[in-house]
Amino acid sequence: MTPPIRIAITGPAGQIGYALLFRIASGQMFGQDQPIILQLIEIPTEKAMKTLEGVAMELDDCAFPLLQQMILTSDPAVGFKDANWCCLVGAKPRGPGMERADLLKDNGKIFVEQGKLIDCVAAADARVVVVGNPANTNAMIAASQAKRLTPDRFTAMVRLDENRAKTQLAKKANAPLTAVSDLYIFGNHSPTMFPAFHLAKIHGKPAPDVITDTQWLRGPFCDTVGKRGTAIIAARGASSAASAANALVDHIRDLITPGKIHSIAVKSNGEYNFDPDVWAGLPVQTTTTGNYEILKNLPMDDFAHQKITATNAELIAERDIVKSMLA
Ligand code: NAX
Repeated sequence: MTPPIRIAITGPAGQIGYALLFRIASGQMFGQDQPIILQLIEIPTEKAMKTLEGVAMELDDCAFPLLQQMILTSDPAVGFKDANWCCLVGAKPRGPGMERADLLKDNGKIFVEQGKLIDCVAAADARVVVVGNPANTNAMIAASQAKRLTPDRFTAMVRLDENRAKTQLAKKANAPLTAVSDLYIFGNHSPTMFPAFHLAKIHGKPAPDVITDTQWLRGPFCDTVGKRGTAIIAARGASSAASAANALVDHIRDLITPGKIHSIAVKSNGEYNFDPDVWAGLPVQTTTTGNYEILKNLPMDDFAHQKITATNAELIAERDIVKSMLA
């Protein structure tokens, strides 16, 4: 029998956690032949740990054959121990009247601590995926703490944005979702991101040849994708959860499937004029399990350059706010 892999997850008692854990335990992330151990890390409050216990009871009640063990802990050193994958979902939400800079600093502290610990105690092949916002900058902070694990091991999730963008193009073109390909997210997981429609294909044809309404592509399309999170909150009264969990399943599954091309936020090395030290959404191709290469030299027009300049400026501004936390 294949030995189990250890998956550490922060924020498992939250809403994304509730949508995520059952999908992982059922084999949708790592496949139907891969047993798993879930290492679930919550904050040390009675409420969070009690909720987590309830979630674990439900996981027990699913009798998932692949789920070999669960570790429930409020000690990150225990939770990250020997983890092969670390999914950093937990973060402080932005409270009423809270400035973005304060959120960056408060959450930054969490990712300093977690980056250090993961580097000390996780498995030699550990990979880290950050979901907690501001995801790109949090991944940069965590990576900066690591001496053993190289920066390429730390990625942040922009796959929800890719999935959102593909669906909007399919709807506009009245085409099935499977007809849309080559749509990648460049930049920050925030409204400044650039869903690069000029590279996308619909039924194998350039998307702008199928959807000829350039104003729609540049305006409402980019806005809808960029502000989708806010629209979900307005409609549902809570932020995206099931779709975010689904995107994390997609992110990791594609990262362990050689040949897959997909959008993840990674350390830029200056590709597409991103600052070399920010974590930017970019298209990558998975080479071997957990490893990838950034797709380089895709064509960019003036509009794309403008969008990338704006999202890069935001990433640099975020980095400036947390500068003192970077090791
Ligand atoms: P919830 O507030 O429902 O849950 C967060 C959970 O994390 C809570 O149970 C909390 O106790 C826990 N937590 C907080 N700090 C922790 C720490 N230091 N260690 C361990 N656990 C900790 O939020 P949820 O809706 O699940 O969202 C989680 C994060 O995902 C938020 O930061 C949110 O902004 C972010 N998102 C990121 C997305 C992306 O595409 N990158 C999309 C969805 C989501 O908005």
